[in-house]
Order: sequence, then structure tokens, then C-alpha cells
Amino acid sequence: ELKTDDIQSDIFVGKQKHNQLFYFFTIHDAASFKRHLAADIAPIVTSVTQIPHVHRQPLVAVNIAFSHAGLLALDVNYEDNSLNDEIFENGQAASAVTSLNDDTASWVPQFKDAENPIHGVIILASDNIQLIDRQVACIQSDCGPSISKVYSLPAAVRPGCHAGHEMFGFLDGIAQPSIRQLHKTHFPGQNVVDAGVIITGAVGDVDGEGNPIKRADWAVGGSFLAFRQLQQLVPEFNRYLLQNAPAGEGDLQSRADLMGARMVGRWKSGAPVDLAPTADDPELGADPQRNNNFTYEHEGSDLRSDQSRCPFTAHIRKTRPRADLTSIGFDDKPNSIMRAGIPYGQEVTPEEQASGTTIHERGLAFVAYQSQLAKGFQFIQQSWANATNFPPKKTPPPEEIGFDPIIGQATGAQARLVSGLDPNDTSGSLSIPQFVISRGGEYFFSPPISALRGHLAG
Ligand code: N7H
Repeated sequence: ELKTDDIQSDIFVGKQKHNQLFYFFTIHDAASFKRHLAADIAPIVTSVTQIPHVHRQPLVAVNIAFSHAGLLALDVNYEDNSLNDEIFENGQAASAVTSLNDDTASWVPQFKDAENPIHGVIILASDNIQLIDRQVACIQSDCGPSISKVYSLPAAVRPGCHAGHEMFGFLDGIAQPSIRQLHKTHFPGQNVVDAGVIITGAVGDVDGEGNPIKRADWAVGGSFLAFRQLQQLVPEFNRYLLQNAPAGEGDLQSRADLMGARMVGRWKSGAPVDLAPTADDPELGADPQRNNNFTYEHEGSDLRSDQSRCPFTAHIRKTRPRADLTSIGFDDKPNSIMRAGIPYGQEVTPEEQASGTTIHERGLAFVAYQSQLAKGFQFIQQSWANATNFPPKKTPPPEEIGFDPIIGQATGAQARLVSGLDPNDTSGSLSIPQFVISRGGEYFFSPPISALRGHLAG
């Protein structure tokens, strides 16, 4: 049984609110803040139970999560094995270069400022931005000087017909794991996983041998939140596609669109290239019965060598390899994450589009929930997206399969080689500039709501 009224709402994303604010804070006075946490914040934190019922939905959904430094600053009983996640305990800055290939020179200074560490994040979501501002002002005045803002990032669903699409233009939020203990129906092709893949201490939160990971009692029902501010160079991306569009029939724009679709693994409508390899199919993209129902395996085609439909490097294939792993006796289910990202920044201006150069920062406020960072976000970025020999056992062995063209990060001067994108010559590679720039982030623990009143306020 999952206690959904004790689990914070953002972990199992429902319908996305139009606006979100990520409010990063630092704690100055633990004793005073803990009183406000229990008395003022816990009562307004939204649970999973509240979300599906319109009449129970708050006007502003509020979630709160703490970094390791934040849990230490709270000065509660927080032993080494309370959470048992080394990556969380080290913090994102510590392993960003070695594990993620980040260039921390591009990081927002507040994410790497050891003097003034980020202790937590409050995530506010509403269809009305004024209500978010009012709620933040209210929390600030309740908490007084016990905490202060270090940094904040406003984010919003894109306007008009772009709603639901990320900044490069692709429909997002299609493929999420389905939780066996929570969701009554599963769409074809969805990964059905135990709650413990996302929720700490729930069924399925296990190590490599299948033994339950030890979590303190107060931490059962939480989830680790990987936050990343990922800048997207949209005009540069669009220009690159036009300049490198594969030869073939059709006008330049449609060949550029094919290149973009092969990088992502889906067309802008969401239609998977594995099912629609040559042209977008918006009906397919919009149909949840079909848009996730594929494995990359086809009769009469060799899964080890055939990239005619979908490159091995395509973003959604690198981040969820489906039959690339199951066909060789592995499974991608334990590495599932719940994604709750939302775009930030303004729309591309005509000036930026014409010049092919970004002037205003925009991108994805990336949020992923998982019960173990070593299996979830960090694993996917490090061992799949950045691993040039992944997926494995492809033949003839491409010298290098290469990086995920969307999020793959090379180290230092290493070229960002990506193979398979040109449908006319899938053995060829391109050295692709980086269009997604990490501006940094932090790892947080989103505790069960009971802990906000109980253990963490104690
Ligand atoms: Fe990704 N994009 O627009 O290209 N992503 N992503 N992602 N992503 C997905 O299927 C994108 C990022 C995953 O189950 C879609 O819902 C961009 C990180 C996973 O088949 C699109 C950025 C990580 C999936 C994008 C970004 C992931 C997925 C298709 C950064 C993890 C599901 C929509 C700016 C380390 C795969 C959908 C599956 C889907 C894009 C980041 C992982 C369009 C622009 C950092 C697991």
C-alpha cells in the first residue's frame, strides 16, 4: 500500500500547472525554521492524493525538498545511514565534473557557492503566477529571517500551440514509468515498475542483489529529486539542423526536421521515429495507446545493426533502451525516472531566430525523481547518454556509437561524436556542438509529508 497522502505531489506528476517557481533557500536559524516547517509549511504541502481531484487541488501546489547540507543544517538526528545515498550526500557540485562531464564554469554561481549553500528548494506550481508570488511572500513572512532566498528560477508551460512542448519544439511528458501500486491502467509500451524504483523504502527499492535498501523510518515515502538547470541553445540548434540536413527528397526544412527527429527519437508531435521513420504523424504522436508502444525491434530487421528507423544514439533510445537491453538479457526498468521538468525563459525572438544566436537564456528546468540517484538520473547521464559505447553489442562494431546528441556531454576537448543520424549513411559520425548547456543544479530529498511535521521538525 502506498500512502499517497504522505507523498509529495510533484513526484507523481499529474497535469502540469501553467507556472512554476523553484525557490532555493538557505537556513539561518534551524530551531526557528523547524517550528515554521511544522506549523506553516507542512499544512500547505500538496500530496499525491490531492492532485487527481479538482476540488481538492490547491490553487498553488507547494512541495519542499532538502539537500544533504540542508538536512545537516536542520540539526536533527540524521545519521550516515538515514538515507543511504552517497551521491546525494556528496551533492551535485562534487561529482558534476567527474560523473556528468559538466563544465562548472557554465554553472550558475549559486549552485557552486560553498559559502552560502543551498539547503532546500520550495517548488510552487499554479495556473496563476500572481498566486505563486503571493504564496512565496507568505512563506517568507511566516519564516522571517530563519531562511533566505539564495536563487530562484521561474518556469512556465510554453504559450499557445507550443504548450507541452519543450524549447526545441518537441512534445514532452509522453513516456513516464507506470507505478504498479498506484496506477490502475498502463498504456501500451509503458515501463511498469514497482513504487520503490521512485519512492524510498517502498516495494522494489532494492540493491543489485534484490535486498531492500536501508532507510530510516522517517524517510520511507520520499524520493530523491535531481534538479538541473539545462540551458538550450534553440536558434543554434535550428540553424545546425538546416546546415546539416541529410540529402534526399523533400525541401530543406523537412529534411532538417528529419535530422531533429532522429536526434530525439521522436518527431515534434511526439510520434516515435521507430514507428514513423520518414515523416511526422501527429495523430500517432497524440495517441497514448500507440505513441509509446514500440521496442526498436522489427521483424526482418537486425536489432544489432539496423538504424534505418531510429539511431542508436537518439535521446529517447539512449535514456530508455527498451529491446537494446532486453534482447541481451538486461532490463531498463530499474533505471526508470519520473520526469517533472518544465521550460524556463522566453520564446525565441525573431532577432535570435534570424541570427541563429541565443541572446536570452532559455531551457529546461529538469526535474527527475528516483529512489536511488546511482540508478536514476546520474546513471542515465553518465552510463548511457555520455557513454560512447552504449547501447552495447551492436554490430558491425561501430568504432564509436557516440553521445546522446541532445544531452550527451563530452569531457574537455573531446569531440562530441554522434553516429547514425544520417539515414543515408548510418555508419557515419558527426561531431556535434553542445546545444544543451548544464547551468548546474543540486540533489535534494523530497521527504514524506509526515517528516515535515515529525522527524525533520524535531
Ligand atoms: Fe529527455 N528533448 O526535447 O529532446 N526528452 N530531454 N532527458 N528524456 C524526452 O518521451 C529533452 C533529459 C529522458 O521512456 C523527450 O516524454 C531535452 C535528461 C527519458 O522512452 C524529449 C532535455 C535526462 C525520457 C526530451 C532533456 C532525460 C526522455 C520525449 C534537456 C536524464 C523518456 C518525450 C534540455 C538524464 C524515454 C517523452 C522513454 C524523453 C528532450 C533532458 C531523460 C522530447 C531538450 C537530463 C528517460
